[in-house]
Amino acid sequence: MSLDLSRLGQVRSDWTLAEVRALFALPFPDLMFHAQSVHRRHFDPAEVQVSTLLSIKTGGCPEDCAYCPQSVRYDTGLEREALLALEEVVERATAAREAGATRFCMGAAYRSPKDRDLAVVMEMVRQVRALGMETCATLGMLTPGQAQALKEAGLDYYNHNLDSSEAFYGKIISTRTYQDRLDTLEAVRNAGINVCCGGILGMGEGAEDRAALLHTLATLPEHPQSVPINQLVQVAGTPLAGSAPLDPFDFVRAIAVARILMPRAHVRLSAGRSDMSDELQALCFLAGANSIFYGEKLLTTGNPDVAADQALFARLGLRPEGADSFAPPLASAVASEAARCGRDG
Ligand code: SAM
Ligand code: DTB
Ligand code: SF4
Repeated sequence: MSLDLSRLGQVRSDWTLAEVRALFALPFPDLMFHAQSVHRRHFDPAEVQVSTLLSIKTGGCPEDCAYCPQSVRYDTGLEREALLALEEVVERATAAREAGATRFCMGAAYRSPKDRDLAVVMEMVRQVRALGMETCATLGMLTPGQAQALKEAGLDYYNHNLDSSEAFYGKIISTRTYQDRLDTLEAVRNAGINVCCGGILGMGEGAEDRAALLHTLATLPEHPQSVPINQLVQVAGTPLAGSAPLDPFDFVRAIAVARILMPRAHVRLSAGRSDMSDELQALCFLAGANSIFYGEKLLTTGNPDVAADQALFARLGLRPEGADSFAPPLASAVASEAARCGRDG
């Protein structure tokens, strides 16, 4: 037996790949039970952290990430947009705060930011923070000096994903290496910024790749504080459009294994919720997901609308982390959502 169940719930960075495989191989009810037990030791299972995303610089990216609508190499019909003006970003953050988000994530389609653009993003970070929100940015590769500068501007989180296993990575991206990504993560960690790092499932990877991705994340020098698990959003024109969809239970399994491996991390049910039923999302929350992107848009693709998420939270008795409920509760949205599902409210 390669799994010592008595150690589950401990924060460890010495997981072996055999242990990760053994977790994935558990019968679904056992895996869910262990994930729930670990989750409840470290978190209130009714609380879900909510972040809103904004694309502050869209499209025209020189990288060739095969999933991404923003790469200049694929014709996805996306309209490019230069770096947004500071005022617009602050306006959008204010609106997100009013809708109940506590963290604002700014994403830019850069391979790595130029220093003059970084200076603008730093000012965005300062002003969004002054609204009382947590800040997150995802701008591509960073040098240690750039990470330090973002820390000094008050950045709370930096998102930079490993995307998949090292073995599968080469089939998805050729313009930068796995090691480049690990180097950026190191720069962010050393600057004292919280690391947000996860991957994408449903790109045609195998079960072994999913195990290896989670193993790599769980054996970094420190667990990422936030682990986004994205389901591929298939965008016409990208090489991965038309990929065979993942078995939803395998997606839930990955959430549960991430929860067990990284007990104190927020595991984010990230991109892909628009393609999921409410019931599948509920299973993800039961498996230990405790963070979502909230708001109609991710970066360039859709996300469930605010009313639908408020209704889902109300139906499941979930609360946004750091608030009693979404204020004001959208009672009419809850009622109409329940009616749509044929229930009596
Ligand atoms: N350009 C920066 C970078 O790649 O680091 C920041 C933005 S990039 C869009 C952030 C992350 O979004 C990617 O690493 C990837 O994991 C995720 N992502 C991009 N397109 C996606 C898609 N179609 N489906 C799911 N996740 C996606
Ligand atoms: C992450 O892991 N997922 C987010 C965020 N980090 C930046 C991005 C999802 C993007 C989905 C495709 C799009 O909207 O362009
Ligand atoms: Fe560029 Fe980021 Fe998209 Fe890759 S994922 S093409 S780096 S915007």
